[in-house]
Amino acid sequence: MTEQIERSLVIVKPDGYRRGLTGEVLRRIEAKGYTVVELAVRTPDRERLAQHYAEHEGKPFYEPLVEFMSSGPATFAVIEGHGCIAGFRALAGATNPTEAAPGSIRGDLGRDWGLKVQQNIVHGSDSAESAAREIGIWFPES
Ligand code: DAT
Ligand code: MG
Repeated sequence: MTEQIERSLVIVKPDGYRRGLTGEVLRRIEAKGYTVVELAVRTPDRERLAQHYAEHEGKPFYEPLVEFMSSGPATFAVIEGHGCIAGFRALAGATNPTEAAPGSIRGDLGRDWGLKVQQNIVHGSDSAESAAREIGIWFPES
């Protein structure tokens, strides 16, 4: 059991937004029992994406990733609940949608499109440190 109430940054990426999957992703988050405490639709700018994805700078998929993520509107949410960081990662499924288990967001709704970067519908913070950093980037006022 996690004692501390956690927060995680979730993004419905531009592919998910374009496909009208924002509601489906938020439905799964709420059905699981987590609370949505911040919500915004915006087209991510390259500057903040560079901060957000700093760990991937220099990798072959980095440029395609920033290009894809800035290609249109995305839905940004901060969710809250005990264990929600690992919990949402489990709801999202594996990074590669071909390998993501059926039942997960990426497993049920995503597929490989043969592109330089995987378009896998959602982002979720991977640790408490990442969550604090990412929430600071996208919701600095929170
Ligand atoms: P995750 O989003 O599951 O935390 P990540 O942080 O390692 O995965 O990578 C960020 C995004 O970059 C990921 O959602 C999809 C894309 N990506 C990661 N590894 C990739 C790869 N080897 N080839 C293509 N795209 C990749
Ligand atoms: Mg990641």
